[in-house]
Amino acid sequence: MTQDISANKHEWMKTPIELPELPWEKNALEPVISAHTLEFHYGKHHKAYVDKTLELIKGTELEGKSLEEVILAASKDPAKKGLFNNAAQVWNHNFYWKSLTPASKSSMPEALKAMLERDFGSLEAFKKQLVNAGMTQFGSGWAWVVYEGGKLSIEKTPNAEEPWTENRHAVLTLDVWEHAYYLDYQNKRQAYLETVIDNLVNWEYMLHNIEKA
Ligand code: MN3
Repeated sequence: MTQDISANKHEWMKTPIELPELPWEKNALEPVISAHTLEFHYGKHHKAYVDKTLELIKGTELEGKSLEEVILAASKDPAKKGLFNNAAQVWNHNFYWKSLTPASKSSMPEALKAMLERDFGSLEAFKKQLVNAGMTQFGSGWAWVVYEGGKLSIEKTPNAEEPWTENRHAVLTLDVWEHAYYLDYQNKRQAYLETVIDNLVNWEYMLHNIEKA
């Protein structure tokens, strides 16, 4: 559950509430994730979360606040659960797109490989744990790599929840809602996770997130 990180005024606390441009062309992740999936996942699902968030804050004290400020405020108010779900889903999708990159650009920096071997024993063990987090998240949710106190770990969250708090930083995420993979993989969530991890992860971005944490 999200906790108070209002003292943490990093740049990422200033994300505007809008549908960001994708960091690559819609067909750039093919054949692992199709343009068809992205038409719906980005063009319909992500856009709907943005539209609903803006609708829910319109005319309230949260209008004009950053995405993170809205998420934190909504997370503390049970009456704002609907707002939390939509705003957090905007944040999670923003982060998910940046966690992915075309296969030709998905290469692991040596510095990150060393960190993964240090904290998980081996690269294979890391990948297996990440797939397992996504597979054991019952129903909709997210698999995450989290950085806290100089150490990497793997988590899963249901629905729209994020794992980040003041001193815990999400450094990578994978969407395991069915809408993320059903058009391309049908019910085969494991195949989606393994193929994405082996081909599309933006490891440079993950390392960047660790370094700035
Ligand atoms: Mn999604």
